[in-house]
Amino acid sequence: MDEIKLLERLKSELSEDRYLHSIGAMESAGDLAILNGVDVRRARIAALLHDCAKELSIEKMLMMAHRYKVAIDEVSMWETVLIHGPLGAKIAEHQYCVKDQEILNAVECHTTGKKNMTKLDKIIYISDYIEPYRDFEGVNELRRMAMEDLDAAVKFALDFTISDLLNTGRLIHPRTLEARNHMMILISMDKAISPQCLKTHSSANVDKTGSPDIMKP
Ligand code: DGI
Ligand code: FE
Ligand code: FE
Repeated sequence: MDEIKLLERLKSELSEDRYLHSIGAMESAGDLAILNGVDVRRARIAALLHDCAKELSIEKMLMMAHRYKVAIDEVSMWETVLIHGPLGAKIAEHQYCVKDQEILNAVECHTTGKKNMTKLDKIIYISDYIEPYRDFEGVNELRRMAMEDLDAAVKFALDFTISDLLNTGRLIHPRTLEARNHMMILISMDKAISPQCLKTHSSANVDKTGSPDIMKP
């Protein structure tokens, strides 16, 4: 399906607000793709479709998750909003005829993030946060950060999400934590900050991958 057909179909499926949010995410993702050397078409399509499952009723979401064999883990069972990412990837594949696995992966992890996100995954994750229709305290600062340093912005947004989840007493999905820890390690490695075990056991045989718990015997 080309972009115009996707737009028409989405418009008929989503509420006006969700449709505008998706268009906004598409524009932000296009900008970030240019800045980060990522295929612009891919980024725009992934952003456009990222919330295609967001407005389904819980009943319909569970029915479709069953149909498309989307596993629902313990946290998602309690926090059903988390299903719309993985289910959205299946709907994008089967109903919007998207075959590009990188696009589907980015839709799948757009809510929690995950360990080892690709540049496209990060672009979709952060576009969802900073698209022009989003309005929350600090959004302009995050927009500026995203345009300058994608990794720093993703890590900041993950921290923000986790604080919000803690403040509002919600469950934190393991993938959210894994994504945040991974981004923090990645940024520390970029800044040549060594893991603690390298500092305290400088002569020990330590795996240099940067994982904090990988001391070898
Ligand atoms: O679909 P959107 O509203 O555009 O945005 P989203 O897909 O990023 O997030 C939807 C909600 O999911 C948002 O309120 C934050 C929440 N969320 C993200 N990570 C977690 C989470 N909720 C829980 N309970 N646990 C998480 O780890
Ligand atoms: Fe979403
Ligand atoms: Fe969204």
